[in-house]
Amino acid sequence: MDDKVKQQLSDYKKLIEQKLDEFIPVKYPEKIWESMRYSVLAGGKRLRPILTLETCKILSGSYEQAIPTACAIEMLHSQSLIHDDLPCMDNDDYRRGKLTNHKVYGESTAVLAGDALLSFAPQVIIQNTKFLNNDVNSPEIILKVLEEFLTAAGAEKLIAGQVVDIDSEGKQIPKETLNFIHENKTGALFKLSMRTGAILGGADEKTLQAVTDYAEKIGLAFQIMDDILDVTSTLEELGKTPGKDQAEGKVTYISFYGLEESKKQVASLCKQACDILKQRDIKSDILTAIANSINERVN
Ligand code: GRG
Repeated sequence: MDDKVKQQLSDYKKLIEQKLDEFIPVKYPEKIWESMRYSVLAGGKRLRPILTLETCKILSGSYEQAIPTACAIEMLHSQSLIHDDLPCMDNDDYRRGKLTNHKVYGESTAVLAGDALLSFAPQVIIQNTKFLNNDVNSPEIILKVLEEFLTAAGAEKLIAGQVVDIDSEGKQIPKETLNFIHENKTGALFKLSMRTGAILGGADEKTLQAVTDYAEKIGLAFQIMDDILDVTSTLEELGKTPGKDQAEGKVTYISFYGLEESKKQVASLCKQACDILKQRDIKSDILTAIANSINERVN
């Protein structure tokens, strides 16, 4: 990755962290807001909101109008991690290199912090989105963004993926079921990130489809790499407990295809994502670098 792209990614990350800090206040009762802030501000790669900002920028020349949505998606992502880590789900002690939310605040507050983030996120979109280029269409665009957001967060996508994942533990499932889990647990948020960035940037249907196709490829590549890292990395590298998939009897790409073939599939999906950008004339060094970086991910 060249230095200019590295700098741009680091600038995006800094901006997202500053805005997340601004958007989530501490007010009465402090415990719930602090617990929400604990998980959202705990670090992380901020990949999803970066995708939102960059997609909006390449289409409209500006990412300003996408900042609240980008932050809302990071809140939704953090919410899904808080709930995923609960004892009734994956039962994890560490996330993003820190103790999980329920380990610090207790289970009931962790459940409520996730719930609170889920309803606060669309509030952030509605209250903070400022339109620079297309004031006339803004109510309609906000509605489209909210529809995308609520669909991704609900029983058709994220929750569907999680339910099938939990139900599949310890069972031999077909590849179609594994793909369903990946598409909905992980792919849905990558698509949401790029589709909302595109909608806010004024994309036409053709461009919306192009970014959706790119997001699908990198979403799957990202999840397969996540499965690979679960086998090959340490707690320090990952910031969460490794080896959980096998311990919980989860079927993964590794158990279907083996480590080497899974790595090849990641490389192929990342290349397909870059090809989509070229074929559909989407010029973004950042999106190209993100696709390539998934193949080289270490955490
Ligand atoms: C939306 C109401 C509602 C519930 C959510 C718990 C749940 C239902 C879904 C679980 C989704 C989940 C945990 C998917 C895993 C996706 C994944 C690969 C997470 C790790 O993402 P990274 O590596 O994390 O980008 P960082 O910490 O860098 O942000």
